[in-house]
Formats: sequence, structure tokens, C-alpha cells
Amino acid sequence: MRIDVVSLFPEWIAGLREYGVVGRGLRESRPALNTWNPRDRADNASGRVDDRPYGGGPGMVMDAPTLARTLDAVAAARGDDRAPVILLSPQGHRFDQAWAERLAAGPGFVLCCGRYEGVDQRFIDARVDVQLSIGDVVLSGGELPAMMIIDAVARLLDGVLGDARSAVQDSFSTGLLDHPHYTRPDAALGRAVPEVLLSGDHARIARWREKQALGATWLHRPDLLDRLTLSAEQERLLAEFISERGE
Ligand code: 4HQ
Repeated sequence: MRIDVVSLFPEWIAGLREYGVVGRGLRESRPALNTWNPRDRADNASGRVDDRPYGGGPGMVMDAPTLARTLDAVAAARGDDRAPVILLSPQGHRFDQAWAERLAAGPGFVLCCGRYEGVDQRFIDARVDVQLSIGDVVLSGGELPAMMIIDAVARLLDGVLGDARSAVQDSFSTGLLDHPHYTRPDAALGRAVPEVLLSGDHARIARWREKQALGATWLHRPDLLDRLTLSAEQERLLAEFISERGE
């Protein structure tokens, strides 16, 4: 997989290579990450890539021709695959695990990061395939959303996570929040580890974890439960969680 990022701050994006399991994957081209600075394709000596908005108002708008020339260079470097061009924008579809899985299954993609007030609408209409948003919050640029997307996608690729089960068991892949985790020591901060986790009874541990995951989702994200059809066993575990909660 190949990911290209168009950004006025390419060094920030490239910093992803330095940290964690995704950093290691990127260093080993899983996925290959390339950055493109629109400033390198500005048509003026000062490297200006923005201009004042038609109609007036505050701030600056990234100009369409400079971004289009940058995308032309990306397309030439990628060759002719059908990689979608994605613009990070509060107007986009909400990025979630389903989007991460969809993108991880494809040939890669091109992320365009806007700055200032945004980008000329003609660039969006002519060259952008899909707009994605990381949530209802206003950021100063598309770089952090782009980095979120790269992280979420890269960790789904083969060989990026140490243990393939990690991705399968993730919250949202199961449709539920995660169960609690504990490690040594067995008494910490005046609290014990739940006895079942020390029992060595793997079936009982699996049931306890499933019950905690269902319970956490019921408590904190009931909207996620509405989207699932629980098995009879899951219904029973959740009912147990709810009744034990009162005690
Ligand atoms: N932006 N999800 C870039 C965002 C945003 C978001 C605001 C996009 C500023 C220039 N992007 N413009 N939320 O807040 O993706």
C-alpha cells in the first residue's frame, strides 16, 4: 500500500515514522508514505500558495491551481492506480473503524491537508473524491486528521501489529468497547485484580471479559449497542452485568 500526503508541513507528517509500531511499519514501507509540499509548486517566487477570498472576509484560501499541480505530480509518481483523493474537512463523512477497514483493503490513497480558511471549492469539485472528518471540532489544519487516518489504517495491515489477534479483538472491530485490563502486581493502589483473572479458567475469563465489554458499552456507548444484534449468550451476560451493578 502507498499513502501520499499533500501538506504545507510535510516534516510533521513524516514524524509518524519515528514512533511506535506504526512508525516501524512506515520505515519498512508497510505502507509506503510520501509527502508533497504545495509550496514546491507555487507559481510565484515567494512560494505563496494562498490568496484572499473572493467576496471578502477574514483569512486566506489555498488556491486551486497550486493544489492541482501538486496532485498531478502525485498521480505521475503513483502511476495509474485508482487511489482515491481524500480531503480532510469538517464537512466530510465521519471517519471511523469501518472507513479504516475500507481504506486498508484498497491500493492506498492521497490525503490533502488544508490550512487557513480552507481550499478553493473548484479544487474540491474537480479533484477530490471524498471528504473525511475526524469529528465535530475545528482544527487549524488537516494534518492531525491525516495522521489519525494513517495510524488507524497502517495498524490494520499485515505485519504492523506484533500479534494479529490485537486488531481482531479491538474495540469497534467487535462493535463493543474493550474490557478492562490488568497486569502485575496483583495488589496495586489498594486494589486487587478481579479474582477470575487469576483463576486460570480460560472459559470463565473469556465470559467475564465479554460481560465487562458488554457492560462498558451499555454504560458509556449505548448507541453502539443499538447497532448490534446480541447473541442469546451476550443478552444473558449483559443482563447479569446490569443486575450485579445494583448490588
Ligand atoms: N479542518 N476533520 C482543515 C478540520 C477537520 C476535521 C478545519 C480541516 C480546518 C483547514 N478536518 N481546515 N474536524 O477541523 O478533518
